[in-house]
Amino acid sequence: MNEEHGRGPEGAGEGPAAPAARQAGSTLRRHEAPRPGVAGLLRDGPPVGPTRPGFWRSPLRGPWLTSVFGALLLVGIPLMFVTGLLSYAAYNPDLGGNDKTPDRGWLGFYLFSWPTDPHWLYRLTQGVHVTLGIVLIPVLLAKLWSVIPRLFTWPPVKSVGHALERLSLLLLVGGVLFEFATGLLNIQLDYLFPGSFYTLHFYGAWVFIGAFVVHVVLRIPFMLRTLRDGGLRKELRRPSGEPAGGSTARTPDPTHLATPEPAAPTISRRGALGMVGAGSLVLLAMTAGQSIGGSWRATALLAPRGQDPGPGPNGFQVNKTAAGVGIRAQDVGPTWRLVVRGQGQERILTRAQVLALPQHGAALPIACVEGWSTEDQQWSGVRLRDLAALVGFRDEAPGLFVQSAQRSGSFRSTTLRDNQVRDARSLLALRVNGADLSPDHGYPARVIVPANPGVHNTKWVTTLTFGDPA
Ligand SMILES: Nc1nc2c(c(=O)[nH]1)N[C@H]1C(S)=C(S)[C@@H](COP(=O)(O)O)O[C@H]1N2
Ligand SMILES: [Mo]
Repeated sequence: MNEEHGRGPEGAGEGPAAPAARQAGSTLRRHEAPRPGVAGLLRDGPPVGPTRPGFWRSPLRGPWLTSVFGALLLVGIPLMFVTGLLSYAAYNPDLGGNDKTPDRGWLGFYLFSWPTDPHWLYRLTQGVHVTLGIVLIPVLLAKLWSVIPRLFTWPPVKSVGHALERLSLLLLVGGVLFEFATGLLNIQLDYLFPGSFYTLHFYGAWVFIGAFVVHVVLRIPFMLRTLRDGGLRKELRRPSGEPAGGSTARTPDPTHLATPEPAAPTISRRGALGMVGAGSLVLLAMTAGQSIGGSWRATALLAPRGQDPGPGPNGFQVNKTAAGVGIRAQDVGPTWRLVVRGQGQERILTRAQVLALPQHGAALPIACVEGWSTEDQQWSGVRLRDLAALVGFRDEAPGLFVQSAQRSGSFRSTTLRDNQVRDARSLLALRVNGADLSPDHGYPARVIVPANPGVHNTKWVTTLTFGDPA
């Protein structure tokens, strides 16, 4: 925020023995005579640049500011982790056809049958996951900014213990950047890594959370003490030039977060917090509408999709268009057939025959892993459990493997669990909001299941296989 202010970084013209440095007397090596050559370089580090404590001179840095951002992340990150784990569970990745992480081992220990109630469950959990991820970005960047001098600690490694600590910090910072980057790329760049995103984001989350837990255990006592000693009001009223609470000026600062050579402030501590808070609020306002819906939808300027889905019964967000995934006219024209298989039987139906089966309605949303979701739409079609009955599953409908006319790319098939198939609101939908499905919403027929991640509501369905695909 103000490294460039005043005298500028120490490296800009002033040597290691600059008067201010001597005055501050903050580091032992400053008092020793500079040694020439390799030995000196090893001991003192490069004579200019970010390894010099005097390089980082913002007076805002200090234990208090870092602790405030840390406390916010301490609330936010676990919530992201839990909603992320729920999102993974919602995919039913333990069902054969859905398994994109076959090597997860015990990391899937908590998997459970994702419920169909409440029908907006995935809308909520994934909306929170994505919105929170976006809103936390300014806080995360501010936190990293506040500790960046420590990245350049010299010497880089002092002991085995120090090396281990630095390694865990590498996993922590690398992990958090990786998780936020892959998450953002997935929602903004339209599945940059089809298929592999889940794998990367999933394993990355476990690496990151491991390092996060270690970090929290090690740092939480200091954070709590700093926040207690400081106090929000007190710290915000303290003049910016004065070091923040817990710094060298008062309690000893074992973290060395505060600069030994503060430059004149360019922004107050209150201003810095306000800037981060305002950044988060702007992101919230520009994102949340895609999940909340209603008139908020118009404010979701950052939403990658669906600001104007057009008018009419099919006027709600489209993820992949029919043309986009290579659906041909003949795939979904009059020659389209629905194939229903199970227990060695097979039934082949025209769309007219499917329409002649008992039709039921269900008010359900589409909720995408990208965080956006629709309001409840009025779907109508045939219950999945009634289709199971066509191939002899009279009482208890089994699990279901769904295939579509799409020939390549992700999401062209899915596996649903028996609890999903049995729900009376789970449909092979032919119509929505009183009209036939539009080509982009999956005409002639699509799956819609309560609380199901959008990606498992397969469009342009051609084949339903109930029970074990024998
Ligand atoms: N065959 C097929 N079905 C699909 C997809 C797809 O790419 N191919 N995308 C899925 C995803 S990721 C979502 S979020 C929903 C979106 O449905 P909508 O476009 O009707 O809103 O469709 C799902 N069904
Ligand atoms: Mo999706």
